[in-house]
Amino acid sequence: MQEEIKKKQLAILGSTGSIGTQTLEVVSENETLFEVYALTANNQVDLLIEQARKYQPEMVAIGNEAHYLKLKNALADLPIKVFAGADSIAQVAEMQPIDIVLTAMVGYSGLKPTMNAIKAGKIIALANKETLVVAGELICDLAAKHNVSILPVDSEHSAIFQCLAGEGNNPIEKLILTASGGPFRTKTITELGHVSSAEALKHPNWEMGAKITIDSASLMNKGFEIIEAKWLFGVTPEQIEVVVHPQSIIHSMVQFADGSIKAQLGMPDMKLPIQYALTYPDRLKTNFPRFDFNLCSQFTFERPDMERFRNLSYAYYAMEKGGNMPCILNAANEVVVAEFLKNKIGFLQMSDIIEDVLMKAQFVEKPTYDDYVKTDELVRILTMELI
Ligand code: MN3
Repeated sequence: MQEEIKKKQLAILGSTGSIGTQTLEVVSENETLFEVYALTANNQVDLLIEQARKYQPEMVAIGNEAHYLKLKNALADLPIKVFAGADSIAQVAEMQPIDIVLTAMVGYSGLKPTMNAIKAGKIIALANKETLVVAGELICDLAAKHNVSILPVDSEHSAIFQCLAGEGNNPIEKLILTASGGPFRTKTITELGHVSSAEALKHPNWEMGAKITIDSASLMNKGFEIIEAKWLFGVTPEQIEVVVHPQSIIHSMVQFADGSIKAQLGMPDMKLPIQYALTYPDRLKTNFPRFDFNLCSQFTFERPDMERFRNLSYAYYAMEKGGNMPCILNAANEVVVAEFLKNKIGFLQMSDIIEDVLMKAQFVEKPTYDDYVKTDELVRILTMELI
């Protein structure tokens, strides 16, 4: 008799976003390996209903409580438990049968559920980089204490993680994160003063949600990624370099103590890093499009311009300063991005306001969880006042 392999039980937090929907595609392609135990979303109730009917999880949760009745009624004929509210999302993440929690929520909201999942001993497939930006030290301490692995889903960090496979304790000299440069890479500072949110939403290589697409255009995303890399790989700020590589084929690199550089390459497709995190340390066959060297005759590299894209320098500053400074940076950024998307402020103003907030917000050198909560709350108010 053939022994049945126990399917891995997944919780997908943020299942209706870009990473969430692609994770479900990966699940569909590997039905013998994975089962969806829980799905959560913040606002997109119709898509959550559709996903719940298709994947039949044990439970679903919607962040925005206004959608509770609609969700409950739409799934009334199925044995699916339905919850609502931000707290319920954090509670879903700790349910006993879950093996892996994939965190694909947007921004600061991912912090609490990720902490709960770690405390409950779940493997974390981390797509919500803001969690590590806001509270990297706390999350890493918690993960060490509960002996939990945090597997990167972010393509750059997945690339580094793949380069480190099999390297044991070989010393890293530096991490080289690649950046596409975003849609405004070649724009002058004068031109950047006039770009619209609609233009910023057109990323040349990656299809992503609105928030991260704006962050990519302003290089804040890369700024967050250097902080994310510091925590995931335990390196110092001086060991993290950013290089602009507009083709987005090299996803990132590791330079070792002997000078050797390893890179991970592939088509820009998030399903690959998602699948690698879910199946690690195994690699499964896929039919994703393959990179063809004959169709891409050159790879180019540039230094990131921190005069035009100041957010990257603010991220280096916040990373070096430590404490709650990255949390301040994140909260200010969440507010300015929301205002930019509403066309209330211009592209360059986002950086002006962030700089102002970094100078004015209350610095805490050794923050506790409560300090992070307080910082996030106060900085949002301060940022709105400065707008
Ligand atoms: Mn990335």
